[in-house]
Amino acid sequence: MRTQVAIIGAGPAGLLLSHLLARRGIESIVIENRSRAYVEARLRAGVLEQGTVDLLDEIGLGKRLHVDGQRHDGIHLQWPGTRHRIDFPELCGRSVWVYGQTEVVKDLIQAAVDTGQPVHFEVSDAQIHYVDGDSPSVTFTDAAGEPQRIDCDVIAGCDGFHGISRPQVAATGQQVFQREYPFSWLGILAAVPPSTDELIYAWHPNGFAMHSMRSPEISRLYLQVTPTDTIENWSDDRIWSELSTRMELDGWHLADGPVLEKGITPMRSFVSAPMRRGRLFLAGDTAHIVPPTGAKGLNLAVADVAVLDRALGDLLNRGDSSLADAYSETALRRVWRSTHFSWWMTSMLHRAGDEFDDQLQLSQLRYVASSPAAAASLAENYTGLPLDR
Ligand code: FAS
Ligand code: PHB
Repeated sequence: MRTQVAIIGAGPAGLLLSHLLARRGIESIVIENRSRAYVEARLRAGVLEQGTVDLLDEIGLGKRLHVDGQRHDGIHLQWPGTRHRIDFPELCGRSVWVYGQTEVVKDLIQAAVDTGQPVHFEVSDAQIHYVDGDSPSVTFTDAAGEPQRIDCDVIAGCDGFHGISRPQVAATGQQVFQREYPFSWLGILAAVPPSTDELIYAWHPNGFAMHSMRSPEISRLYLQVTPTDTIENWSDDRIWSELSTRMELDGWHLADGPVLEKGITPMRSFVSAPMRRGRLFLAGDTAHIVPPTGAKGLNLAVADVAVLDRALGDLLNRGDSSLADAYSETALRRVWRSTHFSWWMTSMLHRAGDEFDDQLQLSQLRYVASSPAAAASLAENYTGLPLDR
C-alpha cells in the first residue's frame, strides 16, 4: 500500500490525527493491533479539557459529546470536614466536559468509517523501517494473516506506552525522565447514579479517593491503594466502605450499587525525548505518561496531535519543514506543563509520607481554597491552557 502518513495505533491520538490530516487533503492509513470492539470498550479517561472540546467541535465531531457528555464548571477539593468548590468560569473563563474516552474513540472510529478512512484492526507483527531516509515504511500482518507493507512519507507513532515506536527513537539517543509513585489507583465503574454533580478529589488519612461519573446512571470512583495491592484484596463491599469513609462529610451520603468493572492502575510520570526520529513522529502515550490525578492523559495526546497535524500539513503540502523540525520542542513544552500539573495534583492529594508531609498537603489544600490566585492557577491548568502555549 502507498500513503502519505502511516499511523500506528487507533487510540485517540492516531484516530484524531488521521481525521485532522484528511481535512488538509493528506492521506493516511491507520493500523491497530486490537479489535474495534476492544479499543471502543477500553475504560480510560473521563475528562475533556476546553481545548479538546473546542477542537472536536471545530472538526464536526462534538455532536454526541454535547448530548451525552456533561459540561462541568468546577471540581471539589476535600479534606476532613471541608469540601471546597473550584469555580472554573469565575477563575479562568473555561470549563471541562465529562465524556468517557470510550465515547471519544467511538466517535472517531465512526468518523473514519463515514469518511472511508482506512483503519486496519487486529494487525500483528508491525515493524517500522527506514525512518532516517525519506522513504520510510511499515510492515505488518493483517487480520487475515497476510503480510502487508505501507510505503509512506511519514510514520506517526501513536501506539501508546507499550508500542513499537518509542524504541525506534531510543535506538538513536533518547532521554527518559520518570517517576514511579508509591501508590496505585483502584478504579470502579458502578451502576449507581452519581452522589455528586461534580468531581470530588478527597485527601484523607487513609489515602486519596475520587468521585467521578460517566452518565446520570453510571458512577466512576477511585481509591489510592499500595502499588503491590491486588484487586483480589478488594471485595465490592470493602471498596464501597473505604470510599464512604474517605469521602464522608456531614449531611452527605455516598450511594453504592453494583460494580460493573474494577481494576488497579499504577501511577507514573514518564517523558521520553525527543518525540521524533527522522520521518517518525511520536504523539500521545508513546512519548509520555502522566498520573491521572490531573485528567491530562487523553488531553495531552490531543494537544500533541494538534501540533503534529499543523507540522505535517506544512511539510507534506508545502515542503516547509520548519514546524516539523520544531515539533518535538513545541510538543514537549506542553508535555512538561501537564506533567508538572499532574505531579502537583498527585503530590497534594495522595498520602505517601509522614506527618510533616500531611501538614504540607493540608496547608496546600487550605491555600488553594482560600487564595483566588492559587485557585486560578489550578483552574487554568485543569481546564487546559490554550493549545498554542
Ligand atoms: P492509547 O494507548 O490510547 O492508544 C494506542 C493504541 O495503539 C492502542 O489502541 C494500542 O492497542 C495500539 N497499539 C499498541 N501497540 C501497537 C502495535 N505494535 N501495532 C498496532 N497498534 C498498536 N487519562 C486521563 O486523562 N484520565 C484517566 O483517568 C486515565 N485513566 C487511564 C487508565 C489506564 C488503565 C490507562 C492505561 C490510561 C489512562 N489514562 C487516563 C491515559 C489514557 O487516557 C491515555 O492518555 C490515552 O489513551 C492516550 O491516547 P493514545 O496516545 O492514543 O494511546
Ligand atoms: C475519570 O472520570 O475517569 C477521571 C476524572 C478525572 C481524573 C481522573 C479520572 O483526574
